[in-house]
Amino acid sequence: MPSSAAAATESALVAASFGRQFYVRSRTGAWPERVAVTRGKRTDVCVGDEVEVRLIGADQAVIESIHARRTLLQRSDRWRRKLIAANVDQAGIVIAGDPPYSEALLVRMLIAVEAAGIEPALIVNKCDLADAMRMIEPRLAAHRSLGYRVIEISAGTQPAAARAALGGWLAGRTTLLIGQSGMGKSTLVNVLVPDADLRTQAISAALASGRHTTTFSRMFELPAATAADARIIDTPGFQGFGLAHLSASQRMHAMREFVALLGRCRFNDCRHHDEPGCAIREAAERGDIDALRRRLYAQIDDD
Ligand SMILES: Nc1nc2c(ncn2[C@@H]2O[C@H](COP(=O)(O)OP(=O)(O)OP(=O)(O)O)[C@@H](O)[C@H]2O)c(=O)[nH]1
Ligand SMILES: [Mg+2]
Ligand SMILES: [Zn+2]
Repeated sequence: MPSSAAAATESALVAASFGRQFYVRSRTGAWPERVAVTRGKRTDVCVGDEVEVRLIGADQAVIESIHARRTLLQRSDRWRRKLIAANVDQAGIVIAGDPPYSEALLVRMLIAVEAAGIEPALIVNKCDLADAMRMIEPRLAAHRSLGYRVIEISAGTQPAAARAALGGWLAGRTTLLIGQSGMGKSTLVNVLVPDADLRTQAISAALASGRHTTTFSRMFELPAATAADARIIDTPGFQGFGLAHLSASQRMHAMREFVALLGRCRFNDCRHHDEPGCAIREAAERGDIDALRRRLYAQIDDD
């Protein structure tokens, strides 16, 4: 490419994504956020990506190339790969007791996040709902004992306490919020970023369905008073979380409690389902490792 053409591109950050439409932000602050599209049928761009763009007119841009990513979180089935976010440091998996979160989805999200080299934490929202919390407490304890950070908040009813509980964890990092619909991701972002006003942004979705479900993935800067040098990404909730992009080895190594037992099964190609002499199944039967996580893991492998 001639150098004059190369000089015409500018560095930008993908600040929001919605299907094949993106919003990009100038790295130097030279221009306000603008709509961007990709060339041709290219769809492998996501929020958090560092890109080179060519500016078109007063308010549009074309994404010409994507810089190498530090991290990439994705989900996939056999047919389709969906990029969730790039270059995040950590992921807050938002769960709640009401509506009850799915333990199977939680295990899948944890595997995907760990396999992507992203630091996970469980953000337990709606702690004001005492009965629902009593139901999920044993599962929270199981994850605490695996060394997962579990942060309990009530974003909707105790916003100041939520800010205080999360500030230290958020500072200096880019955090992705993921989880099922209705867990409170957008409520939390609104509590952390006063001008985010996600409810207004979701107005078209709300008009259509009567609910405020999120349709955009969007990154926000946090006010320094809440967390210095911190960014947070809100994402739409999902109903499934496929792991077809991961190998069996990547999946089993992402199960923290499996790692010390890998290699001890009778068969060296053991998938840790019902094989005789499976060290992981036997550990679960003895109560040495969590039996529910082991069972949900075996279901994933069956996909
Ligand atoms: N009781 C209680 N309800 C809450 C709390 N936080 C959020 N909610 C409610 O939970 C519902 C869902 O909240 P949202 O923030 O829209 O959930 P979301 O995770 O962004 O959902 P999607 O955008 O569909 O993925 C709303 O009705 C909130 O008012 C809380 O701390 N306590
Ligand atoms: Mg939302
Ligand atoms: Zn095994």
